Amino acid sequence: MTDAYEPRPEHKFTFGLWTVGNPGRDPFGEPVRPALSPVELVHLLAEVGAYGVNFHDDDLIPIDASPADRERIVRDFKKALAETGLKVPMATTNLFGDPSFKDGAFTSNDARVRAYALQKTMRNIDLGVELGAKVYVFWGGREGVETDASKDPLAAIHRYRDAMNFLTGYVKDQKYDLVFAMEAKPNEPRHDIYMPTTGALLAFIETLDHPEMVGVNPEVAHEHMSGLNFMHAIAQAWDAKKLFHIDLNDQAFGRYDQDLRFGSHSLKSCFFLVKFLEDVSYAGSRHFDSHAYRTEDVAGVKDFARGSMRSYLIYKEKGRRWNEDKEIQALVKEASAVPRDGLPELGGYSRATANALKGHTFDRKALGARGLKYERLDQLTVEVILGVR
Ligand code: GCO
Ligand code: MN
Ligand code: MN
Repeated sequence: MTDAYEPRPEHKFTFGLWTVGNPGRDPFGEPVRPALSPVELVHLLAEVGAYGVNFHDDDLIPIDASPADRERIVRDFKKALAETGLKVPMATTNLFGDPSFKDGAFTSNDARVRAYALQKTMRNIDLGVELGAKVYVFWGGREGVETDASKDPLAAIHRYRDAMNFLTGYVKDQKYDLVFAMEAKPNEPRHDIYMPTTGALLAFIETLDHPEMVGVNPEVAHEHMSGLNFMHAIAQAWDAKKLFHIDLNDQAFGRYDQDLRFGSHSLKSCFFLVKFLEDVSYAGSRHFDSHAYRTEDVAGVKDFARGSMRSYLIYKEKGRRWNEDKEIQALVKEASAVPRDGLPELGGYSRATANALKGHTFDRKALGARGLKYERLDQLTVEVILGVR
């Protein structure tokens, strides 16, 4: 490995306990790897060069732990963090694993389940803040339906809103320095999950009591599952100043939820994604929400984690090359550097500009006949990605 692709703290590479801790269970087969403890996982992440570790409440503290167990687990975890220097930038709630959440958490038809979900979330917000988290993620994996006969979608949206309003109220009341990041997914584990895309969440957030406290946590795989362009979702979130966190992984379109190693499948999309994040100087965590192939042992998990960070840095370097490539930049410039042909300056609306524009004669045929050289531009891009340029 060359030094240029070595992870460093300033890269803000983070993993969840559940990612490197994934033992390889799937709907068809049993675990293939030993279950490592949170302390072992912190040491593994430090060994591979990660900056931070994120957690669901239940990853760290078993849901039925006694208060004494909880105290011991948190003490040991803090000790491992102090020994390794790993940070905890983000925490989240498991509102999907326990059978009580089988019909949703915040959107469940059962008011007791909704209240339990709030309680569970507040308790882990307290712990996350204690461990230093500044971002709290909400992934509503069970907030959905198998059949629309079961739940009124408007009621579900209202309940979701009530829950988010309650919890922003809690954070304000506690004076925590914490923001929320909501994560969309179209399906899996539910047949249909509410708020299926990042765009849907961006609209929903504006209807909350404290929209300034709530952003998004888009995930590559989730937008790909919907057949969408992930980088476009990221651009919209960035434009809205709502990109509070990001889940990096990879995913083939049209497949089950694969959680592949970042950058391993959709090379071109990952290239443009990293280039975007770096070009706009995104300063948040680069969180990898993915896991090693089920064929791997613990050594393979380290390969997976190292590969995720290394690929990110390689894409970053390729983005720099693309930005500095004279031929590429000339083509990019040429696409918009066109003669004005007496076109009035547009700017903001004024009646005079509107009248001038209405009176202007366009050479429509010439506009349509101009070749844009995007074939050449794309070929050069591919050559950058493939490493021959
Ligand atoms: C998934 C999701 C989760 C969430 C996690 C954090 O598809 O299972 O991506 O991994 O990101 O629960 O909230
Ligand atoms: Mn996911
Ligand atoms: Mn995720």
